Amino acid sequence: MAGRETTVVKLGGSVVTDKDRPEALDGPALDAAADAIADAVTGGDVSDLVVVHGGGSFGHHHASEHGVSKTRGSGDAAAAVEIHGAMKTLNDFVLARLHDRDVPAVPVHPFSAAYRDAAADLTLLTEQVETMLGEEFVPVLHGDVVSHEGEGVTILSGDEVVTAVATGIDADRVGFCSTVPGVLDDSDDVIPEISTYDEVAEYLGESDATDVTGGMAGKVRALLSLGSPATIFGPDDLRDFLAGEDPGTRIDGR
Ligand code: IP8
Repeated sequence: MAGRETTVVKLGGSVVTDKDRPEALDGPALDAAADAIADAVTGGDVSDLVVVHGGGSFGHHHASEHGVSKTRGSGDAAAAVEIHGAMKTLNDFVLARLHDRDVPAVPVHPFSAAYRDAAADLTLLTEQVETMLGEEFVPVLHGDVVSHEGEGVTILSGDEVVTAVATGIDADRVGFCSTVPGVLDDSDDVIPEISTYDEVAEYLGESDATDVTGGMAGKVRALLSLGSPATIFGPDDLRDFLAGEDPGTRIDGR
């Protein structure tokens, strides 16, 4: 390892949970991801690592039960606590699997560290994440509910957490471990590199700020405006990404 480098990696909710059953883990997939992270951390492939995970069958199940989305808020405290509680449960599982492998993982719950203003602009505090990294911890954040001026709470996706934390701590590398091996063209081949949206618009279609589905188009747009390169890859490539390689699709709009 050449020097200290800050890496933010997201484990997609569909990768580590079973989307077909409420609050069900995909145990083998989570184990495989935890193995890859542990080997990279203990083997020195990564120095400062932040992990973010999505909601999968934990957060999304409760969010849809209560009709809460990124744009549709709720003032019901019990609903907010239920969605947040499901995400804390998933976070506990992720932490436990990492601790089993001696990864010094610690939780960061965005509900207590973030808010949206009336224009839906997000503020996420990251000084505590930097302090944790300085103390050799591996902070583990997640998609969550977030207090939202004029809306009660809305959903904060793990993707938004990744971009906000990566910007806040000035990350060197950002990775998304997803169920697909990268951004695909119309022959389902992985596009290795994207530097402008126009290059891939024909495969992704139109995307605007109202994309709330977490779809690939919105993700690519968000990553093109990030200040660091980002990579989207499948579960089998997590190890290679953490070893410094760029499997899947590398997105760099700088
Ligand atoms: O799976 C969603 O995070 P995502 C978080 O990254 C909740 O979209 C609470 C549904």
